[in-house]
Amino acid sequence: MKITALAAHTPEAVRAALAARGWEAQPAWFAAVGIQPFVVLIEAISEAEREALVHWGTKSGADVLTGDGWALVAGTASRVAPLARYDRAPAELARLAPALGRVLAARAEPPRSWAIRGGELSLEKPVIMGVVNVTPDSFSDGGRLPSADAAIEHASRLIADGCRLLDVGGESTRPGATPVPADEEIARVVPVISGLVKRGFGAVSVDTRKAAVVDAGAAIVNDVSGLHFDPALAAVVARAEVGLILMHMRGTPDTMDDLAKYAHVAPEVAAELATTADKAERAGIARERIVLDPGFGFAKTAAQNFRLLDELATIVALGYPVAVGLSRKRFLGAATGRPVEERDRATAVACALAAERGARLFRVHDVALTREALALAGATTNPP
Ligand code: PMM
Repeated sequence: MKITALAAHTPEAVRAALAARGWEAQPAWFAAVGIQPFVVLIEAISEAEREALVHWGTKSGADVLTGDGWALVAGTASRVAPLARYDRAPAELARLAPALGRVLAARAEPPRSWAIRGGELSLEKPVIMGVVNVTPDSFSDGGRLPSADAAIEHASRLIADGCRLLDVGGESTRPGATPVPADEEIARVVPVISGLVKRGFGAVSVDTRKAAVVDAGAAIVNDVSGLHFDPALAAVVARAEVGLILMHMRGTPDTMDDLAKYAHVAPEVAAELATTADKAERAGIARERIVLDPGFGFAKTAAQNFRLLDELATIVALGYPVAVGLSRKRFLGAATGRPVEERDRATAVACALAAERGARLFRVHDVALTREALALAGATTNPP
């Protein structure tokens, strides 16, 4: 007899073991996905639902840990899946089916493209967003691009390095940064965006919280306030049919550090992002246009940022494409001891970790290094 423990963090090891024993590709893949570990935290349930879950767990072989009003259900995906079906789940647990069904569907069929103004961006391969900050006081590279021409020149290097999206920002979100009036922000970003669009430099997003800046010509709006800053933004984005990145933060850059209080950061950020996405959809923004971003460094301590990075799959499980902005952030310095200008290697590694956990878009300053890290991370499951 011989026993080998197989890797279970992806379906690959099981798929390969079955393929090596003569299984055809498709059934091997479905079987491998079906026995992936799956854990869901269910909150706000009644005492009757809790009892029914414990009973169902004993019968079906899933693990159920519970407390007052909550349950943690763990098993393989195929063992838990019947709970998402009205015809298979016990009647007392019917209330779970829709939400659980959504989680399972997002896992089985993650979004493959993102609808932006004038087209679609494929997410089959990771998308690198190159940062083009035209702010005099940005957190990591402020003041380096004093003119539109310098910004366009910088963007052309980022494109040559392999980014597919350029994120143009005219307002710093650093704590203590001076607020920029909309007309000043527009004056900063419009010449850069129109220059990039004219040169056909791939898709362009505008990093703004303000409705007045939406018409600056970008195909995507990157709103770090997650629709909390400008009440007019959602309607304008809906009408313009641009793509929208909704980032998580609490408060404003000036108040956010005091709001970094979480009992368990990933599920709380996920719940707040889900509420924001709902608000966007109710305002008429199509689901296919929305990307979520957990907002690394915004209303989070270093320890919370690392936890969130480790548990990024919780955000991915919401079913929207996930973007991450890890570039040069302070928490990377906490782990490496490196100052901001020496954090590009740490950024590239952090992006690879995020990619492994399901992130699809990566907002970075150093495109070349991140591209290499992502190529390597992807090669473990998709060899070149
Ligand atoms: N971080 C910054 C600015 N914009 N946008 C998104 N979507 N996600 C981020 O994490 C993010 C962002 C701050 O970084 P910078 O000052 O270096 O640009």
